[in-house]
Amino acid sequence: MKLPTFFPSETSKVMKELGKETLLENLRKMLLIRNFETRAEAAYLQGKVGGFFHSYIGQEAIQVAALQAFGPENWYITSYRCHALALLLGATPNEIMAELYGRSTGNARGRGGSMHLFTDRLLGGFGIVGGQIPIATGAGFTIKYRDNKNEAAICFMGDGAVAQGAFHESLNLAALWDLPCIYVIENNQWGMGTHVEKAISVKRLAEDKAASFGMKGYTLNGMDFFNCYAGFLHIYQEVLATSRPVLVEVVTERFKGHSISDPALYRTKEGLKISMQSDPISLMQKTLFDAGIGDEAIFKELDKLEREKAVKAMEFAESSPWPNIIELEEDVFAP
Ligand SMILES: Cc1ncc(C[n+]2csc(CCOP(=O)(O)OP(=O)(O)O)c2C)c(N)n1
Repeated sequence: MKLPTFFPSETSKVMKELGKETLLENLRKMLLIRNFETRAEAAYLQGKVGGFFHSYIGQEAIQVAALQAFGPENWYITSYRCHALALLLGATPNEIMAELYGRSTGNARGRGGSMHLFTDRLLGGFGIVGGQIPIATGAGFTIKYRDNKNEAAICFMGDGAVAQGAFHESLNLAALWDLPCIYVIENNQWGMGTHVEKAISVKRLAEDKAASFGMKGYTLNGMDFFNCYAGFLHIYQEVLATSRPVLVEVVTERFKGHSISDPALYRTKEGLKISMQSDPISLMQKTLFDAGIGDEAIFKELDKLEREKAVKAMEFAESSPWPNIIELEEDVFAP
């Protein structure tokens, strides 16, 4: 495992800047994502959810910190691993759970399932690896064309997407045209069962790749909310000020298989156990606790409230109607 050089850690500065309430709110959001996915996975295993299901468990600190740093008023897009970003951008647990159950009350009226969630600022989860990168670049072009100085296009992708042609074409154009795009590689070590070191020829995904496009690259610690927030805030301010695109690698590890049907036999139990010692939720709780913010009882209560929301969302989905078969072709744009 490589040892990256992370953006400087600024934990105490971030603590002061955000304050107790906002820090606990960010912890709550991480617990919402974790509880939602844990229950949704259980529903899947009971046969209530069809199609694909890719868990974000282990990676929560990244998008929670990104939203805190960037704010919602940007264009966002990501891969099929999209439950967390949809929740963070205002889709309710009820509508996402109903979408997973394929019900008409779902986020995409039961048409899209787990990989295709949207909000007014989320241009989608995307099933094609790297397919979201040209769309984010187009969003960056639109922002620049409209001369909007307060927005950026934020594109999340996995490490596997870095080998795609779409990645190279998009970053080349974004750099050539000075587009305000922030490309975030969530390096969770694996592209399905292939380790990143067997798939990508350079060690530092951000710095080494960015250099070839004349862009800046940054590396963040994806298990550390504070490091992610400090890095993302710095990057956002830089992108808005310069209108230059930036490439970010956030080093993390997914705790589940690639998708729900993947038993992840390609990695050792011991290795996973070591990674899980850096669970971003436990780490944030410990940092807050050590700083006198919150205690065991508060963390338990937050967890309980978010668990209840997820259980209610299951009940909502279960009692929602199926889409009307007559309307199935409505809103579907296919040749
Ligand atoms: C163009 C394309 N090729 C292959 C696939 C099959 N596929 C789905 S996910 C995946 C791995 C992608 O890994 P990564 O980009 O690291 O994202 P992660 O799943 O780790 O978040 C592959 C190869 C696909 N969906 N699209």
